[in-house]
Amino acid sequence: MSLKPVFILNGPNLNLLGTREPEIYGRETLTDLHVRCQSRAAALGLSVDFRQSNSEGQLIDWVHEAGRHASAVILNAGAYTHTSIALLDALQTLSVPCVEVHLSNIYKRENFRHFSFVSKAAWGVICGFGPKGYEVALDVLADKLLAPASPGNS
Ligand code: CA2
Repeated sequence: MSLKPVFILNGPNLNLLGTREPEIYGRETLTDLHVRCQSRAAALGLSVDFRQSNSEGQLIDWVHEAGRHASAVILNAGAYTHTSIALLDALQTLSVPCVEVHLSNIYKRENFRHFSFVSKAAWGVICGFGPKGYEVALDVLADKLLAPASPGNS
């Protein structure tokens, strides 16, 4: 039986990737990031369902949907990372793993970005490596989902 897709959920303003603030977020667009994730997932034997929304409620609905229809979640919640208890509540209902990803190193930036509500519900956190971080998230999820019994994978 084939594995359910990995939901890759992107939060507010990430639709602007590649158009502004390249010194922080790089020059890759959201479409480029989608293609990058699809090809990495295919190489790993995974599939992805890649989405972006500027709405907190939409992201929460997608987390609920992931609980039924995804094998894992990769989440860049954008600024909701630092503000949303509602998103944390949704993530805490998940029984599939969630990897939190940020393009930028949030710990090198303003103090208000140093705290993440998402992290409490995440299996792990990757930040500061730009789009490559999404591929690393897929790599660790492939290890977990495709070889669940291997050591250090729980
Ligand atoms: O580093 C990340 O991936 C962030 O999640 C990005 C969020 C920010 O609020 C988090 O603290 C860290 C912001 C996404 C905004 O994306 C833009 C992309 C291009 C131009 C303007 C905004």
